[in-house]
Amino acid sequence: MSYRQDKIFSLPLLHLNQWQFDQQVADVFPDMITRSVPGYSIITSMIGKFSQYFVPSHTYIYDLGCSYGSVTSSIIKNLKATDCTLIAIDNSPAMIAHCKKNLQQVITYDNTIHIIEADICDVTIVNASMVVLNFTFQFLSLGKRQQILKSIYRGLKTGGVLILSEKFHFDDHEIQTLFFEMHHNFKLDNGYSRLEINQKRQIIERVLLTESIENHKKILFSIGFTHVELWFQYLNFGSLIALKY
Ligand code: GEK
Repeated sequence: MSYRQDKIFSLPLLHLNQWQFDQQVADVFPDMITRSVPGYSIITSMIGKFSQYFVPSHTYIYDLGCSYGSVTSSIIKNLKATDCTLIAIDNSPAMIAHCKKNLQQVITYDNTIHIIEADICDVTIVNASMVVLNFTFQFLSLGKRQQILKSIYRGLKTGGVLILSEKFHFDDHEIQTLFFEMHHNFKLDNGYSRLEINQKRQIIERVLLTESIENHKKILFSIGFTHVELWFQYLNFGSLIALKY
């Protein structure tokens, strides 16, 4: 399926408003994320593969900050278990509308899908074998991050998995500068102009707060996860796996 091209920042804007996942962003989201996030498609399709190792029948799978439901769709396509409940949650009404439409294409009778408009910080995780935060955690305020990881940990069954995909920063100045520049060029190569990149960066950096890989690992271990590792990295983007054994 082809989606509308992201041109939101293509003209000079007098006022850079606060970043929101509103209708305008939601309508171009698939184009925006694939042209902006290195490795997004690989990560999303691999998350489906992970489900084959961790999801037994009669358990719940959570896709937190689901946008169009690409993670849920990838899991549905790969899942071996039956009678599972997949719960896709986003607090943007426009994203939820797209998600409902998008997931109609992967309707399954072996498992149940619930698509819910809610703040992921208000949701109680239960009976979970798999929880996915695919580029969502980075938009939570720093004060709410530990709380949600603890709630995920409590809701995961023993043997369950959390997949946490994020944009990272690096304490090493040389590495940070190199990856920053290469990511900038990644977006230029994907057709964004310098104006688009700079305007978007100015507003998104107010709400997208990055942490280092080491810090993520430290926090996940401190919460109780027994095995934590980076399973994918492409420049300053990547994905961690955390197991509750
Ligand atoms: C994907 N996971 O395609 N509660 C619920 N949803 C939220 C919250 C919150 N507190 N904060 C942000 N969101 C998706 C991609 S996009 C990543 C995730 C990006 C939602 C927000 O509405 C948006 O849909 C999503 O998190 C972030 O695999 O835009 O870079």
